[in-house]
Amino acid sequence: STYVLDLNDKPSEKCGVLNVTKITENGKKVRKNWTSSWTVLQGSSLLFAKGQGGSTTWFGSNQSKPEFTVDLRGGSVEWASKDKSSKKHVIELKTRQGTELLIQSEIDSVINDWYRALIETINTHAWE
Ligand code: I3S
Repeated sequence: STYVLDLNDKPSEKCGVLNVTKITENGKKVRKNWTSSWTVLQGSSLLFAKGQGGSTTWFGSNQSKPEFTVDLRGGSVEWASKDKSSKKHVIELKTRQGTELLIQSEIDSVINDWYRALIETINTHAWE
């Protein structure tokens, strides 16, 4: 029989392309800059790399350095309200360090999976 390895099965190791912008950095509002990012959920860290350029292998390793990383421990996620973005399927992620991000995908199944994975990660690491 065929053994199917689904790397997106475990929320602790999830990756994919998402549209991302910071809206707050260290508690200060910053200008939106939506970019397509290769996004990796690794343990309690969420890593973003530039979507274009760099080489991404089939198993998800990207040669380019992550653009930035956020620590999900002590953070929160919720569906962004209409005033945060005119886009649909937008998640608002707040970190304990005072960074707020908007994460979006046009594909609702994709963003729903990320929403669940992020909540599960935050809950799993709640006592760290
Ligand atoms: O929350 P805002 O300011 O309406 O966000 C929009 C702007 O950042 C806009 O860029 P500039 O006004 O800086 O040129 C972006 O192109 C839009 O995508 C932003 O709004 P959405 O609703 O797409 O998040």
